[in-house]
Amino acid sequence: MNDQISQGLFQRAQKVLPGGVNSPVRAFGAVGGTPRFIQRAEAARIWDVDGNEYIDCIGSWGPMLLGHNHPVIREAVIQAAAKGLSFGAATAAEVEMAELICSMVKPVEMVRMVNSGTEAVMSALRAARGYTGREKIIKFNGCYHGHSDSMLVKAGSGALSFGNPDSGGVTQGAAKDTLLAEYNDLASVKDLFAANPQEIAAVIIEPVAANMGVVPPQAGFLADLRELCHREEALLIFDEVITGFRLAADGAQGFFGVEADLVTYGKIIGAGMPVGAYGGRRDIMSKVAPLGKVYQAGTLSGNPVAMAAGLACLRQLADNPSIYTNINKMGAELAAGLRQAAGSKYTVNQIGSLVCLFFTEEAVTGFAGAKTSDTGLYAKFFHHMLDNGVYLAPAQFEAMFVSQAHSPQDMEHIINTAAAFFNSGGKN
Ligand code: HOZ
Repeated sequence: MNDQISQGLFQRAQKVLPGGVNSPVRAFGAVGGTPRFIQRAEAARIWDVDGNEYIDCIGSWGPMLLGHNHPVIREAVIQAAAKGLSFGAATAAEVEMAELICSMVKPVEMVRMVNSGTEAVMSALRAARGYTGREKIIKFNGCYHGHSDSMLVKAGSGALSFGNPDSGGVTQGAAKDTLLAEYNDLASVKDLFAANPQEIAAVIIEPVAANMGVVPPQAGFLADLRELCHREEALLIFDEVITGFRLAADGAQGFFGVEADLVTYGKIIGAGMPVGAYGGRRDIMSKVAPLGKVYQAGTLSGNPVAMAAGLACLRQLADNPSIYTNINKMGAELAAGLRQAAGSKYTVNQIGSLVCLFFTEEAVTGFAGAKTSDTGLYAKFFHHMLDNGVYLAPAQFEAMFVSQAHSPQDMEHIINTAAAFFNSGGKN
């Protein structure tokens, strides 16, 4: 496969961007080789600067739920941009956006728009601390909540792939109030509450862990966590940067029937524009400035172009429940096909339109299981798929995202291409 132009760009990039990229996983460090520089995307396909075409299984890490360059979203962006790019002032679009989110997700009574999932999490934690008057936060080993200081403790995603789940540059002070529990292990959370009575402000969790690969919650785990937080008078925060509006129109809260006190959203509500949001119970969100004393602000928050993109996308999701039936069905078919092709050699996790292949025989129900995956073999698999026109995450500890623009034929191509790799014993 010709990647000469990508190679040239990568050489130039490495001189002026750390690692040649603006986000670590993109550098292909976990799989080797030259990152593909992407030129354009349409529906379920992306093309790199050398003209290679791929079925895209990343979808900008989630937000391309309706496929790339969707005409309705594109038109909404063009129309909004024609009226001005940013005002740093209130707009009608942000009111509509907040109303729409609150109508789609019942437990969300108020919402504050920000610019990324990282910012949403950072702000939600501050709101939780301001509301409870407590300082400590429980997070789960291998869950990823963006790159704010206190969340870069045993973090997943790129932090895990590159072997620095505890980032450099994070002070002991910033990390000391972050306590670590094990995903799908309620006893580990109970122990932390017992050891820190009346000190835990919130438990934050990816309701489906999707940054250590994909690890769904076991039956009852989220409901039990909900109950425990109630008992301990701590807030439960769902980080729905990946699951929000993807698992269902009302996200993981609706999908699992468990209500969080606060929820964070990211890229998906901007349909590809840089957006995030946090929201939840009115009494908690009323602590946020200017209503309350928890300060948080941003010139670009509620940006009119981003709001236009997000509104166009969320309206389609609200109006077309069949989108979820379709993407969840394709997700299940993809997983079933991969499982059949892999036999008992490897493990495939799937929930809704999120799929992950782990190169391990072990069932992956938590961080320890995810870590048993042979990441060297994943790297070979990644390149085999790339060479055959399938663009996967360039790291094991991420998800495959199915979109409405994918077709059953795309799923078949992915399965057959993977099967060829498995049948060759991973030597392809
Ligand atoms: N760590 C991000 C996915 N979980 C990657 C984001 C990106 O490189 O765009």
